[in-house]
Amino acid sequence: MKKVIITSVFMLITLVCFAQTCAEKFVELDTNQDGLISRTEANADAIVSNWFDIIDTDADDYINLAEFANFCS
Ligand SMILES: [Ca+2]
Ligand SMILES: [Ca+2]
Repeated sequence: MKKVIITSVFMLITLVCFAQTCAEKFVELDTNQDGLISRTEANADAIVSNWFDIIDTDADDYINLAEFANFCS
């Protein structure tokens, strides 16, 4: 039982850290701080750039925070 709790806590911490990294990455890529990542801004990150069309689920040519969060999770 104790082991299960420890594992759960560890997983939660990992999740929180990952979410933080995701938000930080978004802010880092959004260089003009309009709350969206354009294709030009995405070019700064090889992974985001390669996956742009997949991440941009509504195909408006911008990645918003919700789309980015979905990609991270
Ligand atoms: Ca931007
Ligand atoms: Ca979009």
